[in-house]
Amino acid sequence: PQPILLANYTVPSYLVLKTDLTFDLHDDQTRVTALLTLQRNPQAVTDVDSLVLHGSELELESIALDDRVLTAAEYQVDGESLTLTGLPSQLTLRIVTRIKPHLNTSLEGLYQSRGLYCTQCEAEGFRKITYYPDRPDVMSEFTTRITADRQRYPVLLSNGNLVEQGELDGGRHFAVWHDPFKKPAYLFALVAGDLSFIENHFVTRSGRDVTLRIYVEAKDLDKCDHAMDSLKNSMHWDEEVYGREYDLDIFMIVAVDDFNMGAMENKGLNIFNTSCVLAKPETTTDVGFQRVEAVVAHEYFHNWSGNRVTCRDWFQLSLKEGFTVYRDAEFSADMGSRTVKRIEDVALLRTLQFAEDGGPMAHAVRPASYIEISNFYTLTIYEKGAELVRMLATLLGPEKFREGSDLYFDRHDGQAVTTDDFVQAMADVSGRDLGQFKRWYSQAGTPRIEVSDHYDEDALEYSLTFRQSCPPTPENTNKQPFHIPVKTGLLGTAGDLPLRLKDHPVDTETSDNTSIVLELTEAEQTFVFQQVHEKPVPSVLRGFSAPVKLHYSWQREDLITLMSRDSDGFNRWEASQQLALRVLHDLMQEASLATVSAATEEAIAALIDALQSVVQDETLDPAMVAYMLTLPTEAYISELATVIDVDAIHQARQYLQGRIAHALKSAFVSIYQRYDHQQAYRADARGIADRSLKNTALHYLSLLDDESWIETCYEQYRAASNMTDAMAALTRLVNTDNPLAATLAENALDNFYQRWQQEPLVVNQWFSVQAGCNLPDTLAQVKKLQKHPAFDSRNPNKIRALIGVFCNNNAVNFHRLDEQQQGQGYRFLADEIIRLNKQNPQIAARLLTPLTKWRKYDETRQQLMKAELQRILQEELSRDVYEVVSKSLA
Ligand code: BAL
Ligand code: ZN
Repeated sequence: PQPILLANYTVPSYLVLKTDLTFDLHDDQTRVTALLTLQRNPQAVTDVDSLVLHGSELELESIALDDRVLTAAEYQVDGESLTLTGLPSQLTLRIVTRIKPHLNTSLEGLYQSRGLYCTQCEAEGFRKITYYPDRPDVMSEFTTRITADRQRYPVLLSNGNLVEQGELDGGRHFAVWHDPFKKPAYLFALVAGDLSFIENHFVTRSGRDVTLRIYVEAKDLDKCDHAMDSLKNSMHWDEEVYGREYDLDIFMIVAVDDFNMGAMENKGLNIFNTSCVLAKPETTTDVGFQRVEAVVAHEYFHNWSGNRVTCRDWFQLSLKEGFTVYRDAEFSADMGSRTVKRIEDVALLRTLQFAEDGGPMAHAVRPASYIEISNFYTLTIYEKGAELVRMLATLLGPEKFREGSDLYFDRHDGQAVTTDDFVQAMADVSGRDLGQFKRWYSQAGTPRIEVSDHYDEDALEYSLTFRQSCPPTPENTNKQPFHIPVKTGLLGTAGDLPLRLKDHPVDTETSDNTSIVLELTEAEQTFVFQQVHEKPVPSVLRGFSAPVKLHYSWQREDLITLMSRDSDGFNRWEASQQLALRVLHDLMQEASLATVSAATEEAIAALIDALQSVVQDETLDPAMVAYMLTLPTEAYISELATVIDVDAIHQARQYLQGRIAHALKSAFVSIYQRYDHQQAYRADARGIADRSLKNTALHYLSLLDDESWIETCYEQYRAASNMTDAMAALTRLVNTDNPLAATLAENALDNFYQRWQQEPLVVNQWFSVQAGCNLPDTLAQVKKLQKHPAFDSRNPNKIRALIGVFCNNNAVNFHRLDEQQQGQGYRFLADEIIRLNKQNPQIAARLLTPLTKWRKYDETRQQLMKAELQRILQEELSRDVYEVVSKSLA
């Protein structure tokens, strides 16, 4: 397969003014009639008279031009397109195709999920429905008529407003939907099935009464309230914070079980993976509740950042995704704790997105080429893209940023535009030159910043010097300096020092007296602070103001100072992580953990002292305490490593957790006992924070060589009134290497399945907790679970829960090198990918990620992983899998 290049973009030759679709749904096939009203694009560069319609896996019944049926000689058709030439400047096309949704396992286009018809068209699924210019810069007004059996498919939905419905002969009925807003085909949606719904209303600030509906299977009606509350909060927030109102009379969400993504923002008819919409305390963890809130908001916010203003081409994907992730992150920060949300987002970015930047699939936020666009729904496009928008907000300050977003929406409403257009709007309102900033969109890789400092006690001057660089990535070896906002404060003995910067006027829009946004634009730059009366501890990159790797040789005491006194909550947490990372690295250097060196002992003692202070700090949010007590994850330590020593990382982390558990035992006991175990569940910031701290304490206590805490875990599991507490306890039982724990884990797992077997999302958690088990023999257990009646090898959620968790979140088992299991994890994954390559290429390609990182392991593992990639390459591969495997081996 050939790559598609941004440089080759040309405007469409024809525009589609109107798209009238008729879907006749029948058991053996669906007949799709598309009536397209077309007009030559006045902006087409040359006077073209040809039109390429995309189409894949379609059976063409007929095509008529201005009511004249064409013969096969009058068009060219292949497996991917249908081309017409010699066309007039205005025309209609009537295209009749037949498709087979019941055989569609790729979950792109129109398919069936548990008997329900649904669609997924982004990015290029619409071409599996009918022949069409399936590209985001072709925007059209859609009318959709659906006919189906009335009894089995009583609910018929599409985008926009319902304009007509009625009965037909033969027990069938129909519905007609009209969407007045022009949209690209990727935002088209259709649903037909036997669904129930909950309904609510939202009155927009201009007085539009919007009907809100969440459609689910009847058994799930009791799990929709949280999503409905989240939707109403999102609608209100977008009016308040961005001045954006909803624009149709109805907004619908439909939950489906089989879905490749989390959810999809189709105009007026969002389709959601059940995992991102259903929630109730008994079945859903706190993380699940937060995810529902964030995804509902994300999809709703797309109505403006994505639908009203969309992407010109798929290279611009981050235009809508980066901006919308930024918007949903700010929404979640406003709904809960801002600092905690930032910590969670940065942890994800630094662990997974930085790893992507350092791997073979590294790409810019606006890539220059791709083979399969589905492979570019990545952490780089989403999370790093959001960081770029955050940096613009930091550089402009809140008021100018809001002006910029207003200008962007006003200027481009109804258009398909580029990331350059977004940045231009920000430049126009602020008068700033953002030319250099745009390098963030075109240059891949994580910049590295080395910081050094100097205190001149005679001149009372303190200088900070920054040196930036960026490692090479596959498509770009020679990086130009980035424009990087580094939010900085200086900590003195009594707290933040006032900041007076030499030769730089302070921008009051973006800086205050205690934090300043330093703007790096050159490879090396020095900033001098004046009237600094004591040697400060620098607090650099506050709030993680840029997606970079920052290096500064803080003394251990400096980190302890930052941890206890920094006014920036994010940097307090960051200092705790840095301190712990140093100890973990010391431990990884030890020949044996049975006796560690005096220097390492001293480092452990200092860390434990600092954590003791954190536990005793009553001013801290309990969620912050929990995060500061939690050691950096194995995945993050691996990302930082040059060569990943899987076993040393695991052992060092386990060992240090054990030491902390012993040293802070009485604090953990007190946290656990002080918690009111009878309190009613609330999914708000306080409730989540309290449970998080209590379960962190239980985690540590379960590491003590004291079976009473194993029994406590079992008791918590049995008594839990919510899934957060049940899963926290069950996870400890499953991962504890002790005969009592093993027996109790088995009882609890049996009980769990018996209780929840009718709830697919809960069963997924049951698969995950077992797949994530760090004890040996987990691979055998995972293979056994694949044969369990509750496992469905076609359902993406099940695949992610079992296979995804084992291969991504269970490094010690996935990478086992012992004689019996050497390379078996890799072989297992490769077999699954080969199977999924045909069935569902998107999921297959996504599952490949752990194998793509082979270069970061020791020689033995490298060989084994590479051999599996080569074995996959021997197969007849989908574009999706081919792209990832071939780039990984290049
Ligand atoms: N647009 C695909 C799903 C999402 O990002 O909302
Ligand atoms: Zn999105």
